[in-house]
Amino acid sequence: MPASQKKKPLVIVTRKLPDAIETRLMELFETRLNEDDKPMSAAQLVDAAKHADVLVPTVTDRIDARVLSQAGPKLKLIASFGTGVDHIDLDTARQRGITVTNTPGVLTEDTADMAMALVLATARRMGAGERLLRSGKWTGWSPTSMLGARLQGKRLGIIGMGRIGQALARRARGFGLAIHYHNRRRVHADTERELEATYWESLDQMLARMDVVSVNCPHTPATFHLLSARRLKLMKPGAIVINAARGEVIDENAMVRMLRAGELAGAGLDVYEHEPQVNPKLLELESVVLLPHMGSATLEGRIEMGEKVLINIKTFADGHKPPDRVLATMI
Ligand code: 8YV
Repeated sequence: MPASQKKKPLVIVTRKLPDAIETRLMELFETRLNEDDKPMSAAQLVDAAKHADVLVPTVTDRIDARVLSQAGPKLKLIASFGTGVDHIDLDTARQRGITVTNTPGVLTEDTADMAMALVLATARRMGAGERLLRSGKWTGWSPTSMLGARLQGKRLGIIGMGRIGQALARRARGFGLAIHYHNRRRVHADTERELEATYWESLDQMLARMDVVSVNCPHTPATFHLLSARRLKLMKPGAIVINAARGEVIDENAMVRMLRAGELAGAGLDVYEHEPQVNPKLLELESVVLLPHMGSATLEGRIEMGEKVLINIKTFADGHKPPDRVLATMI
């Protein structure tokens, strides 16, 4: 059959994407959009998986074994809009012959910007300062009010020295922070030299010596609660924790307890263990800066993520291997 007469695959998109991306999806494929952007219920996800040739989910959709076991025989590609894939059961997808792709690389710089912004905002108490001003209670400058911690000359410990961890290190060097890191594998010597980064094989040992600790690794079974209650206790009482990766990497309850007790100086968080719920005790704390999972939220980034989704679907539909395949063994 000539390519022009080939039936177009049915692509079901679970959330509203940028207009330009939705237009192109509709030009290329038979596409079902989610105009009002309401997250799909579990039943709606199952229904989408039953009918779609290609599913385009985001971090807000749980594509677990229950959903995948009810998928229709046509579902052959899950082209996720985002880099993290912890919302997808990769093993079950592989067993059912479903290819999974993501959108790596295009949100590195934006997410690193946000992690750096959280380092600055938390160390210099920008959240508390802004709240004071907006409350109308600011009575003017004082030599001893709103004192934060100087970053120049301090140590930043990065957990996860992948693309985003390295991009954060480049920024942090500009602010005079010394770069330390823990990673499953030591990075290339050239990268270590460029970043003047010190590798710690032992996460425990690194944690005890850092002023700022930033989580930049993916959430996998191996990194769930990597910052456990025991490990958080190893940190210096004056240290701050930054997380623009995944909430599940930190034992959030343990961190909140320590923040409340003053055993940690602060936290800058863009992600939470049970999104979109945020621990109410966090909201009461002055020492934290809390953002609503917006690390990669730039217009440019979202369009580039969409472009990657388009390329992955088109390549797959044309019978080729899509460029951003995610294998269970890669994480
Ligand atoms: C994305 C993210 O916005 O890509 C990721 O892993 O955490 C976010 O920045 C989200 O995943 C979109 O699905």
